[in-house]
Amino acid sequence: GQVINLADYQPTDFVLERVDLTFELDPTETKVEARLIFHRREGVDPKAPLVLDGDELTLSGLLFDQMEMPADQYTVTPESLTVRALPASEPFELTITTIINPEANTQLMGLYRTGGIYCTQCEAEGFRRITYFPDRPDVLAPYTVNIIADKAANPLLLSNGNFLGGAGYGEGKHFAAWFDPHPKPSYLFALVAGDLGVIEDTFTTVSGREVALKIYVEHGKEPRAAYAMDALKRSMKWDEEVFGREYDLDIFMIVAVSDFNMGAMENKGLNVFNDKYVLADPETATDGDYANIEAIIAHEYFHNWTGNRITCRDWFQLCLKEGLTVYRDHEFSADQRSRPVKRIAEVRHLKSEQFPEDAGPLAHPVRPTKYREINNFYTTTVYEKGSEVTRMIATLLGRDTFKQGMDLYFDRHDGQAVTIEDFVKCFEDASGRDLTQFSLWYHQAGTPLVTASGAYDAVAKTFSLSLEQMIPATPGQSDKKPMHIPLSLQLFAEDGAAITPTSVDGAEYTGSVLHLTERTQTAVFHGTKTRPVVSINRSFSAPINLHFDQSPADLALLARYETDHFSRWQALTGLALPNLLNAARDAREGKSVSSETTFIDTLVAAAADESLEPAFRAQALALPSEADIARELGGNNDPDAIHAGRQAVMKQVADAGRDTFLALYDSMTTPGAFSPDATSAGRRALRNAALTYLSYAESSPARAKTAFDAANNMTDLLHALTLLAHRFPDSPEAAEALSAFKDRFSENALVVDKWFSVQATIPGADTLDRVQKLTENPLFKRTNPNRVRSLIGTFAFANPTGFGRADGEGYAFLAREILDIDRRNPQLAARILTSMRSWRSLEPVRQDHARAALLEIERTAELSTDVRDIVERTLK
Ligand code: DPP
Ligand code: ZN
Repeated sequence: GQVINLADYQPTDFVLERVDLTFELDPTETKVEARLIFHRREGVDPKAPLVLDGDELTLSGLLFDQMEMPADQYTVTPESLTVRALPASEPFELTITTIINPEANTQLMGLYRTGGIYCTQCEAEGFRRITYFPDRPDVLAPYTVNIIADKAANPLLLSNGNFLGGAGYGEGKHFAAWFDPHPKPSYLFALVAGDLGVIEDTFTTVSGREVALKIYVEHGKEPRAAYAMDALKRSMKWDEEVFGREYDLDIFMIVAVSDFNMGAMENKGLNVFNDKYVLADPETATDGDYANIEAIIAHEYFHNWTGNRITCRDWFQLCLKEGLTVYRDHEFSADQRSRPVKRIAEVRHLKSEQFPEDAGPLAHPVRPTKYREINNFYTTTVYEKGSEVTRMIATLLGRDTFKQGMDLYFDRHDGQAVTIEDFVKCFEDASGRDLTQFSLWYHQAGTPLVTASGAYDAVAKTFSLSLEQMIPATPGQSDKKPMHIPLSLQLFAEDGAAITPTSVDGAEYTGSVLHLTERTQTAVFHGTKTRPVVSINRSFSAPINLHFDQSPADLALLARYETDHFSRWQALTGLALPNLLNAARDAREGKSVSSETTFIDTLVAAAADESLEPAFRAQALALPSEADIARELGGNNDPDAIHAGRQAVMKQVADAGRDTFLALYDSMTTPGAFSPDATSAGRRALRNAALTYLSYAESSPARAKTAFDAANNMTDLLHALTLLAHRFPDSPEAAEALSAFKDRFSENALVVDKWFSVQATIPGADTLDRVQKLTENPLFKRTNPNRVRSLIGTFAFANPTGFGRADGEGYAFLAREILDIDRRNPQLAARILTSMRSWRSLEPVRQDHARAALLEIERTAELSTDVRDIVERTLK
């Protein structure tokens, strides 16, 4: 794995005109014949050879225009095929035959087997594990695919595009042919074959074309795909209405598989999904699962335009499709559900996953300039921060101009492989605005820190807001330029009424957005008759850290009167955080913890406020996590103290709000048949939040046990189980519930994953022993990525006191597991290893243990490029 640099980008020497693939499927010896028509690009040296990519391939035949290629005209290794003496300008055909072993493919990249079916994953560089090919996203061609397979075992033969036909083929075999007319890069190729059940529906597009919709799942699981189908139809409609995008083939298929490295994959016309993001029913899926299914079905469908019709020139441009498509799926979910509640969830996720990445050794720009292993750049920075950057463009330009920019992008670049610069240019052209400084968001890593302070002049009736921005140093980037930070901002009077200033100096302020563009800037708001309370970064208009010393009284006012409910939540978080930070410090020094009353009173009042939607109140009650507190503390962290401090604050809120929580627990029921809609989910979330606080107020597992026994859906059942296991791990109630849960669901892999995760996140040092024992449980399947993530990944990512126990044994355990996983599935190993990204913010003893575990991995000779890249960057 050598370093690839953006600056070295060159177009290919040869243009690929078309691709014809024939697969003769066999579990261990699949024959792949690739007929590729190329011509030399104009102006290219007529002697330049054609170099194709491979990965662990064996060549078994090579024809040039149907004639055997002389051996002295090509060189082949498992990683490349170089062909010389090719025509100067006229097109020619290469026929490449390879034999591959799907059964032995444990990396789950290329063609592999899962649950008895054949399936592919080609993004980013999996196609080169199928045949020698110019395996890069700027090589686009139409594909014909012929699949030949044993008919009994593989009644279903699927690939991209439209179905051409099929027939019997010799003894016991059959074949099917597919043609995808839309030129596509190889990473969007897919093939699925096997025996699966299906649910079918249709969608009529805005121009009246009928599209066949099919979702394939294991036999017997068909009813559990109904929600995914509903989400798909809503996504198709929404993309027509909001982005003017219509579907472009006769058929759209989704296949759910149980062994999958990612969440899902947007292959043209044939999405392949981790079954976790397709299958749901009330008995086995939580409200969170339903929301994820809706979001990911939408995300992959939306890729059809943002990713497939317009794709990336090279992998440095990954955010071109991912950031934009995440933005689109966020907007979709916001329209389908509650916009402020969705925004709160997004920001929680951004802060807990992307901010630590951006603050640690793995920080990289949204549009990186170099990589060793592209698989390691499917990060929250590319996805989530990439989405935030798109959102800021929409904020800067306003809704209508943003739409014009998007329309221009679709018109101008349909069928092309383009760059971030091409994307941004569309918005510059649509708006007439210069986005040069704004584009630094793509190029400078690190979360900007904005420090604000306000001063009111009662005589002049002006309010001055001084702002300063600082972009922290990140690997390879020590000096940063000031960025263009759009801050949505509103002033409020003491009675909660909005104040509209007569004029603003010192900074552009349009459409209630203040543009911070200098390192320091003071905005002066004129005509403010009383001292205003200012709400900054409303709706989280910019992905920044904000330091703004607002009094508890001002925050309480915003928590009560802000018209933007996201900002109410932000104010409540602003009230909670100092208490949680103090609690962690006090707990560390063995002092007793006490929270201030404005915080507790405001929080309990919000919980009881019937004018607020239940889902919002549930979000308000979910205090910042231990990881959030660690991040705010910044360094020298002791996870045990953070945990103890937060527990003490929870107890104080619970005691103060006990009556409110009792009333909510009794009233927030959802009578009637289960419905996964957002309103019902919000009621369940609020009732369960109340149950959590009651478990602190009552210090007894009794109520949670009753809830566990009474639950008639997975949301309530899993919440009760989690409370029992986490709050009362040694109680007989917890043991009984865990065992009953396992017995009831041991046949359902997705629920078994939850059973592992609940236990992996039990706080405290003893959990390591439990996790180690669970790795020996017959239900623990090391070949299944979901299962590995559910136990080992969850333990490392989401159990600061268990994984981060003081003797370092958690880190040592992870090192052993990573080395083991890496031998089968490097991508999975590398992903789980990123759980070490914040090791330098630990206190010195834990830091030493963490470093030792990382060094243990680093000095292992036979590491994958994936893990080597992560471990070396993490240690740097
Ligand atoms: N399948 C992954 C996603 O949709 C990578 N493209 O984000
Ligand atoms: Zn995506």
